[in-house]
Amino acid sequence: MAVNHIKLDKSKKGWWKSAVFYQVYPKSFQDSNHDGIGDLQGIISRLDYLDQLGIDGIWMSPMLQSPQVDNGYDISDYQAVDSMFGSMADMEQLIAEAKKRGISIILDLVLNHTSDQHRWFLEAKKDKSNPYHDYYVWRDGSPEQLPNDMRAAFGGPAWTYVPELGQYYFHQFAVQQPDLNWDNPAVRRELYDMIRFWVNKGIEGFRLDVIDQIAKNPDLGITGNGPRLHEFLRELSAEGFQEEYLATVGEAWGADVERAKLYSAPDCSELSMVFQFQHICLDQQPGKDKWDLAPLSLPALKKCMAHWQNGLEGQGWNSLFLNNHDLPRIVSRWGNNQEYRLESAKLLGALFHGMQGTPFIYQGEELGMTNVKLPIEEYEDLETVNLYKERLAQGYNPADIMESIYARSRDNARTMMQWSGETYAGFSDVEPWFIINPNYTEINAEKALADENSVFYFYQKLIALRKQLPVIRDGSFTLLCPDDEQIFAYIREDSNSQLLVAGNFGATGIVIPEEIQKQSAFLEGELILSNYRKREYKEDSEAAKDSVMLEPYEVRYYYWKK
Ligand code: TEU
Ligand code: CA
Repeated sequence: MAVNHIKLDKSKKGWWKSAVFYQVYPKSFQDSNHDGIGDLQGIISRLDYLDQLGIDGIWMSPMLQSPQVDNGYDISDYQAVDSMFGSMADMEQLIAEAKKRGISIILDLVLNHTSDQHRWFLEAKKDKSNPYHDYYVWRDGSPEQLPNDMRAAFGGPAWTYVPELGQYYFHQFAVQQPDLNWDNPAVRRELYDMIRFWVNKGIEGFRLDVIDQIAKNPDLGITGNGPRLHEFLRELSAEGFQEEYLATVGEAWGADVERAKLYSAPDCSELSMVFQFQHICLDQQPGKDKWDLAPLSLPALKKCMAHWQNGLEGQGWNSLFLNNHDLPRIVSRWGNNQEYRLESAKLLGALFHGMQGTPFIYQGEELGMTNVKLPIEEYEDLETVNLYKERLAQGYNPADIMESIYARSRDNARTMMQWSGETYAGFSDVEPWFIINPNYTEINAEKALADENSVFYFYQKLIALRKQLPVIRDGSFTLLCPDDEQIFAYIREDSNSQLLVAGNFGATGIVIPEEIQKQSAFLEGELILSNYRKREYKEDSEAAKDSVMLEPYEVRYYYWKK
């Protein structure tokens, strides 16, 4: 079924409110030069696939010069394409080829820290009087006496000693990722100039890595939401993002609704929107970290999403996501990996794409790609490897550590994109840098494109609907049956229409509750989308429309014009 894709006018402020973005992890997307590593020409070769899906922008994880300690989130030159991904000419070609298809390129900006191989840091650690020394955060100390007991996100202390200086430098992440000192105006000036370089190259937006951590204050033990954060963001916006068409999204693990109103204020004084993670943290033990698993409570998820939908309505803008390069695959995490993989992948997509905000699809999500289970020595991500070592040393049972890793490792998202069932999944014609999920012979783009019932075509419809139905972008949000443990349903409404989204978040059939059945969209609306073949609205809308049984993981959209 052909879907007509409306191309957005990108010159208009707020175009990203009708847009759907696709995240590419370049290293794992498509290899073009037979070295087993994804690259820019590989992305160019897949633009028609993304155009067919109907997305409006690509958020690319960093492809800049980097020693690859953290797969490119340790940048050693902000204005140079790393040769393993290609050249600046390839980048310019990608921007141009994407633009021809109405696709904007969104660059990942890592402004909180650089690589320890960045020339600024190489200069900074030469001596305390070096002009670049204060580009970073230093504290005097001795080998036995750390400045304080702050810990780094990837394990170990947040301080590393440089004996020649008799000082420690601060790093919230890896030892090889020294934090930039945002209190130094010279640092901010350098970063703004770098942003202008990329805007002038035709970049139409930015994703800002751990942006809520840039105003760190290590003496007070502060990493996120530091005292000068919104002052810096207003300056960043004014100095870096002058053009109204720029779509900017900040990664803010510490965001709550009140802070998100600042980040995504309608006057765009800071950013366009924010990635908040309160929903993502619901299936971990309270007060613990992501490795300490807990079952997901559906009512908690529903109330969290309603809190964000209602909290930002008219006062900010949500991003909508369940996957990214740091997260396990959602169909394995909250869906059903086995019998109902397709239905649950579509259910999860439909529940989020029906909400107000800008959806972000992570590469392979549109295929229903799943997690992997590997022996510990095959994991590549430093966060995972360090976690294993740290917990082993703390006396954790290795089998328990592996259960956490299977469920949460970032490597779940970094297996190669599964293009076909041929050797190396069509990603490359040589052994890739990291593993390919063994289920690539069953789950791949080639199969999906040949199957009208695939997750791909379902996502294609979701993306098209967002542009066809104004109520999805602008309508109000009302959660239905908030306490129901299996039904996830809500109403979107504006002055002339109502959209009812009703989903069964479980592996058993369930009768649609009365509170939903009495909605006008159910009583008088049209079934415009369903993830069950026999419910295809064209062939069988009457029977489907009146059915009060939701099948396992079934989701339906009912649309009613007032
Ligand atoms: O992630 C920030 C971050 O906090 C997550 O990596 C988090 O530590 C964990 O992965 C999920 O609980 C950003 C980037 O997305 C990530 O890939 C980088 O490793 C990190 O910053 C440092 O740049
Ligand atoms: Ca390559």
